[in-house]
Amino acid sequence: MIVMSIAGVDPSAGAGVLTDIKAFQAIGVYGTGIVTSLTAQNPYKFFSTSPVSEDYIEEQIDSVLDAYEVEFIKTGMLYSPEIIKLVSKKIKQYHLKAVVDPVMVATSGGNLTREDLAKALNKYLLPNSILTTPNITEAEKLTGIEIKNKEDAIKASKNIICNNIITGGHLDGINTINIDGEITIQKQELIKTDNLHGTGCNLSAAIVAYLAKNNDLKTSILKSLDYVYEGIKNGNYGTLIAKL
Ligand code: PXL
Repeated sequence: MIVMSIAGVDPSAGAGVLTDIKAFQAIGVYGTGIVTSLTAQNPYKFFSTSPVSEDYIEEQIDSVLDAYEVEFIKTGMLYSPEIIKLVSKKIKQYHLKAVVDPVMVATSGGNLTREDLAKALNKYLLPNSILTTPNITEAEKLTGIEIKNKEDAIKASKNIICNNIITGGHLDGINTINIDGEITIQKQELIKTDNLHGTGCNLSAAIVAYLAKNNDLKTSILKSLDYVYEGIKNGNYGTLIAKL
């Protein structure tokens, strides 16, 4: 049960590869991590990012997959259309089952990508993925559909070109799940907190971990929604100062 995250590094360990590895470990699978871009940030402020070259991302992926059998991966911050293209090439080459977190903007407001990646995600990555996990803003960018309510979310969900969950943190806790065209609405209580940095990363990492533990896609999504909800309730995300 070895899984992989292909994502950016948040040195404050709230988001990106470092938090993905922690989620994998917490759920009981061994996580490997491929770095697409470094960032300088903390939970309050995003300073800058420095991408890794496509060649070196490829070498990292090849070096891990040369030694380890991996079935499920997640992708997070991919920074540029060129990196998206490379990652979809590697997914096909190694027959990987990919959960795509279509990261575009950090919770703290920083731009995690060189440009609007929706086009490249739709063209190269989503057609080769088993699931994508956009929040409302990301789903709007992927589909061009404005999401103001549950009906809009369902419409957008049906327009995303692979299985998806549109997370409802900014839609009254209404999560819209679309697996093979079948819609499930999973409403969650919203917890009042500012500590949400990294929750998206944790959701997609948890889904990969539960898939690797032989849960089906829908069960993995539902368990992961609970996992992140409990994490938010326990103050595991964002700044940990309250807990230290
Ligand atoms: O939550 C999106 C995200 C993904 N990846 C990295 C990030 C963030 C948000 O800050 O820093 C590396």
